Amino acid sequence: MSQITKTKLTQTQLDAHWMAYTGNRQFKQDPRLIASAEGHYYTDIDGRRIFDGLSGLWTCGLGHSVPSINEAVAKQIKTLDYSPAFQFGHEKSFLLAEKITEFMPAPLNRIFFTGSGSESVDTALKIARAYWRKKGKGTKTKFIGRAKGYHGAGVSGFSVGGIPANRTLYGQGLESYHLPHTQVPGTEFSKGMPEKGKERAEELLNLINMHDASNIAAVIVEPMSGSGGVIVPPVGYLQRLRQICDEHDILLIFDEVITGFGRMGAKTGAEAFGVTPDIITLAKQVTNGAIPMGAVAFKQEIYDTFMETGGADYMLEVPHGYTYSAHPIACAAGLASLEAITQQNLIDRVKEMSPIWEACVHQLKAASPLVTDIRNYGFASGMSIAHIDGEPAKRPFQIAMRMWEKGYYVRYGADTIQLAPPFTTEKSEMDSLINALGDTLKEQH
Ligand code: PXG
Ligand code: PLP
Repeated sequence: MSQITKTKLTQTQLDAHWMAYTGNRQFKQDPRLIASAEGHYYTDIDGRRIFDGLSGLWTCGLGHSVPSINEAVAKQIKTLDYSPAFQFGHEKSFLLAEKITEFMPAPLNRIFFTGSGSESVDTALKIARAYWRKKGKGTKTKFIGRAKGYHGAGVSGFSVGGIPANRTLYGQGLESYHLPHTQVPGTEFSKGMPEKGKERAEELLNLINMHDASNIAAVIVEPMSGSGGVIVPPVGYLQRLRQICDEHDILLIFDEVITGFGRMGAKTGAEAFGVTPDIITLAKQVTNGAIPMGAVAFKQEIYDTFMETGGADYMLEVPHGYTYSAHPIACAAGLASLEAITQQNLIDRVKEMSPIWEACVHQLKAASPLVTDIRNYGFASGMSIAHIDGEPAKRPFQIAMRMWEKGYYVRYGADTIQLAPPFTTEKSEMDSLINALGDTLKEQH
């Protein structure tokens, strides 16, 4: 393992921070401390340059320290650092809401702001229930998620989420049931959308049969599962979910916290896969990760339902929101981030470069028999790694640590390694990342 030489942090200081989604005991024996970031690279506290193979946490498609975002944030904090989120406003939130609608499928033109993806999921699920109550269908309260889905760390997110480790400790959540995931045997090493697996959408009919549509508020899925291992929807699968939801009066929510704003080589996963949901949850890329922010896009009919049933016009149409909803600094960062994506034509770039990325990642099949599957779409890829008996998560951890030593940051989770390079990544950087990963896989034999 690498030896950190330059940290002045004491053990007491290291122990004081209970780190998020981190093996705290291991980290604090061998801390991986990042000092700065620019473009596609981090610099750690030992001065080593590390390629950002996950764009932060799927956040920084524009790379790091983007001058226009930095300037917008600096200017905003000097002008209006905070403005009350409730009953008063500032201009930038309206500009950003309009800008976000340019990225959304046309019917989804009403934007609610949150502070994170988890809050976006909470917002979407609460509004879904409230919407049905407003429609006189107050029994529609249950939710359908999907195995391997990730919908954030809130109580609602873990309930609809389908990664067992994120659920098992926490007891009762919201009443939620799960579709099977779509990793069907025989689809290994598919390039882009797998041809098989659409039939897994039919399971929704079984769940409706079991619970009755009159009790189900919404289905929530990531159009492409990110944290669960980059699981790309089979051809026709999302279309079938849409069809069944329409036939049974169930809202369809796409959680696009990872897929929103360009990662798929399209404005959204909805656009990439050709299916329009009723609600889209967003976060991460909206500010390029520079300032926490999330958002939820609703189709206009949902918004109108609340406006029409809101009572006297000084009353709240929906008692929901966050202290940091539409935070002015986040709005400034969001405007600069989305402006940069538009101006630099980065969505087209990701789309055009995706075949190069695809060819690159699929070379890893030949690198090692430990690679049992490779999946890709846009600038995202996940690969499954053969288990060490009884310790399915160990080998990906070892691979990610070795990659860090070699100067590459990659994500590991469950039995997978995940990659999501910045939108501006050059082919030479892709090659160097994949070569390093191939060598690291060979070392594991
Ligand atoms: N939905 C989806 C689809 C996500 O990917 C969230 C909701 C929650 O967002 P917040 O901002 O509350 O974290 C996410 C977040 C990883 C990783 O390593 C992915 C996420 C978060 C942390 C780590 O893949 N996704
Ligand atoms: N807890 C308390 C005691 C609060 O006063 C508030 C907000 O006012 C919250 C939680 C929620 O915080 P946030 O609006 O940042 O989600």
